[in-house]
Amino acid sequence: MSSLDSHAGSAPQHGGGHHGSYLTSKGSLWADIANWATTVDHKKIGVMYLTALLILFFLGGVMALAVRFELLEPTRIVINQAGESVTTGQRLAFLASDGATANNIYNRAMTLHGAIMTFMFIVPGIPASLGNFFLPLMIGAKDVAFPRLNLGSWYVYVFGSLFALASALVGGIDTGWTLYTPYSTMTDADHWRLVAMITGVFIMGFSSIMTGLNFVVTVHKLRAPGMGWFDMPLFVWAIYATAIIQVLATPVIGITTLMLIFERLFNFGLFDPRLGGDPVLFQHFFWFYSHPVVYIMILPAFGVISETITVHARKPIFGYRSIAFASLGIAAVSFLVWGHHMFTSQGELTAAIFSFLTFFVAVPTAIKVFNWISTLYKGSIVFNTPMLYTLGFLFLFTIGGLTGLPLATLSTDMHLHDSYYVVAHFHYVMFGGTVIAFLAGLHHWWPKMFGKMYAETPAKLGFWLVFLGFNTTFFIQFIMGAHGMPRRYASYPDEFQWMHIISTVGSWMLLAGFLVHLFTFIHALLQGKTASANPWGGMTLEWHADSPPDEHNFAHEPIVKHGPYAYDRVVPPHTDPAEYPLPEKTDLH
Ligand code: HEM
Ligand SMILES: [Cu+2]
Repeated sequence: MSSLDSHAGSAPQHGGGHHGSYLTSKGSLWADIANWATTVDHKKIGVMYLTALLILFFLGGVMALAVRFELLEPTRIVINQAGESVTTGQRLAFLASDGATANNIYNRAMTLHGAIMTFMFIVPGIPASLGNFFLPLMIGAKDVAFPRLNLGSWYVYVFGSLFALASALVGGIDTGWTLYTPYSTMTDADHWRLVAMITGVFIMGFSSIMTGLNFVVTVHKLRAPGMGWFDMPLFVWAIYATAIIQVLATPVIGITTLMLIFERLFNFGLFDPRLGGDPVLFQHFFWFYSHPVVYIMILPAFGVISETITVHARKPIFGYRSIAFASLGIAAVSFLVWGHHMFTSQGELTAAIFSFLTFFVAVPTAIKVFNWISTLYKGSIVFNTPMLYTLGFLFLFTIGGLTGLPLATLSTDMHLHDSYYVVAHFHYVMFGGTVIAFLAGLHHWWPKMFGKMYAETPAKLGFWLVFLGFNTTFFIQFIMGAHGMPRRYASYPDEFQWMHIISTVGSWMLLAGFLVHLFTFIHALLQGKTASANPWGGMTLEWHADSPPDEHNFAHEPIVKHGPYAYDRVVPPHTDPAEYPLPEKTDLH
């Protein structure tokens, strides 16, 4: 049985060439630029988001390399032979001017790294790029529910990012990406740099809400005939759960940033005890948004993994419904645990309650991990790049999740809080989890997006460099942190130096890995082999579209006849049945 009821009757050419691929040029370069700049096609907007995200990821990465470079050596003040005291080991000193010290420069690079990576890269990340491109395709829709709003969200995002980057261009801020008061309200960095950064965050929030709203309505309203809620691919479930958090949590950061701007410019006193305010109030506001946001960052990654793991292991997903419900469960619990970022600044009872609640987050998360591992069991695993990244994700995210437990435990967090252990933890979840899953998804869907295959061998080399580089950079940070290395310091006691050197060398391996991927992707665009409609034998609807998809996605509205992971019952579309023997005894539904 074919999985789609193609009205035309014959399978393979699903509407090929009705309007031509969405990538078809409009004639001249200017016509193309005008066409892309005003497009309401979710696929083009997805590609535009991807491009902007990669540029920002590169800028954030440069800042990370600068931070690691400074930490190669501790700052030492030594007395030289002439009896003068000399400061050594400040590798970013050459950037210091206008009264800024090398330590200021370090703090600004660290802040800019954090702000770019969270607000500008990982929060919009997967939903805005892969989500935009694939959500409509996967539910068999022509586009998202509000295509113009979608284009608007891209412009708002770019505009907000420019504000934040403008702040960096004129010197940057050194508060840390968390913008904690009283530091952010009292630091003597000039007002406008701070206000520019905070305004940027405020503006980007709207982009996030616009995307979230659009996706919620799209999932409710635009599913193809026959696609019930439990026929939706798990990537769609994940993006849906994420969209709900985006809509509900983002207004909180909007109001928080506004309050901060007013506090800074007009001394409102909301966070200033001398005027009756409370600095911890800021932390409550900040984390009421920023904890749910860590699930905006990770849920889409979970969605990607559910797709890549089934396709490249050719197995129905284990526990479909529990994964779908776990996404919603995580979204719900994420609103109850913000206080675990503030154990050291709140009362004992409050802290104990937040500690208790935090453990509930681990339950749906663990359910997912068990389901993915069960999906691999007895699967026909293909060790290509998407699968290597998928396995890498399982390994790294598990370390990231489990190391969250000692942080959730009140007693142990007293020691670990604000140490390098926390830095290692969130990099294992955000980089080891989200970025690694992003790379899994990017390789998995690359042929569909651009109609070209990437070269497998250099991509695998890239994977190993990234995977080993990542662990070299970040694993040692757990140990450093547990031994007392605090986060956000440019200098440190000598005994930590050997660990910092290992970590910095790891950052260079990461750089090498990303460069290999960059060249592999550019090579694929220019000289890659033409991709077929379904190079991996996937079952979800995007594999029914052409590679790259037709401008209007599908020639005929698809009618869904089976679930997204029926690998045991149905020959995947565009796959030769002779090459795809189904199990002997199956109960055909
Ligand atoms: C099993 C699940 C998890 C648990 C129990 C957990 C627990 C915690 C706790 C208690 C802290 C605060 C530590 C401190 O500052 O002393 C923390 C920090 C953090 N976590 Fe997690 N976490 C989990 C998963 C995640 C995920 C999935 C993400 C993101 C994708 C994430 C991102 C972060 C970030 C960004 C911070 C540090 C924020 C900062 O202070 O700059 N965590 N985690
Ligand atoms: Cu949290």
